[in-house]
Amino acid sequence: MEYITIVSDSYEKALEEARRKYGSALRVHSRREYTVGGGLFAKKRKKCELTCYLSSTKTSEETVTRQDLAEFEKEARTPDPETLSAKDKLDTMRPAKELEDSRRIEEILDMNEIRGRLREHVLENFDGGDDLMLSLGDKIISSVGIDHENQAHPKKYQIFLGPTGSGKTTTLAKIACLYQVAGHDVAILSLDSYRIGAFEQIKAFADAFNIPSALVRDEGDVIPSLDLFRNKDIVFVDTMGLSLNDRALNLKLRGLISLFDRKNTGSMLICPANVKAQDLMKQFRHYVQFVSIDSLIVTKLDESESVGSFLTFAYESGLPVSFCTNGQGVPDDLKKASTLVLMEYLKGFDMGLRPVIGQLT
Ligand SMILES: Nc1nc2c(ncn2[C@@H]2O[C@H](COP(=O)(O)OP(=O)(O)OP(=O)(O)O)[C@@H](O)[C@H]2O)c(=O)[nH]1
Ligand SMILES: [Mg+2]
Repeated sequence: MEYITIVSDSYEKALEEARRKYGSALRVHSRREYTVGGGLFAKKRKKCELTCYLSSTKTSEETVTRQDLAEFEKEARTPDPETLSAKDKLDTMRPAKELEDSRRIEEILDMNEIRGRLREHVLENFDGGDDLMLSLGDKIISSVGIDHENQAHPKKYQIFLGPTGSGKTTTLAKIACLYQVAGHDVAILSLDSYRIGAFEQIKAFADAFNIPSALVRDEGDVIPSLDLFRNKDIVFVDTMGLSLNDRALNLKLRGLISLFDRKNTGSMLICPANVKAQDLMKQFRHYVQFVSIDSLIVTKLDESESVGSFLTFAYESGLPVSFCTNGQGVPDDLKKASTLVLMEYLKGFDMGLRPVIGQLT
């Protein structure tokens, strides 16, 4: 039997095209719907592929009637078992458990707002294995890198960048304390002379933990400040929150950052967990126009339903994660990023699995 394949944008269009070309003698063997293109920021297009064959009982010259179309459609939905390919047969015989598993996987991905390329990556060649949830959790989390290098050996200058109110200053204070307690000689430099009270805020944290701090007002202050802290192990650098449209402020920050020695500087993008993946990507694209970002810090995990939006963005950006914050408390509400910590913020996973997932790091 000769098979004919018709591809169109939708099932209805493919069906109409098939009938227009071959008349009512055509029978639908199977249909396959899929998407092409896409990623997080490119539009996906739906496609439908109909595989048909010609029935000997009708002539191809017959015209298409409404009844024919209805009959045709019915056939397409319930393909003739005699003509099913081996794969189609397997599909129709798919055990109930497999279907239930695939529904569960979609449900978990939806619940966690895992979208775009990360979702495609997770579903691609996914074999649940013996423990579906363990494998799924592991595949989601292991899609995103952990910046162990930055955690263990931070570069001398650590610049904190990110949108207004994302938690830059608070997180910087937490991390400065963490390294100080671990025995590093640390200092804090603020580039935020823009927001009223910004330096007072970071200075209050610095004073509370006996960390020296200084404010840079303009480009002329940068070199003397770097000189002031030249003997420190790590200098944490706070920046003003940037509105993407404020050209003057953007230029100012760009000028200040350009004076840091790139080789000894690590730039962190602060990403609130309660912000959509697309918005995080917009911020990221903005910053990389003038500074290369090395690592991500996810904040406000306590205020977000799940870590999925952040993971969707992190996967898309290809950047590793250094730290996570889950509260306003300085210095306590901070964790070094790890598979286990990120896993804790995925919804729908059994608590008992978490220690097992953690051991996979
Ligand atoms: N719930 C919660 N709140 C946080 C967290 N991190 C920071 N915050 C709060 O978020 C608010 C803004 O934090 P900041 O550290 O001032 O944010 P920023 O990015 O420095 O803000 P700008 O300098 O104005 O751009 C403060 O009220 C913080 O206490 C977190 O992990 N969880
Ligand atoms: Mg700040």
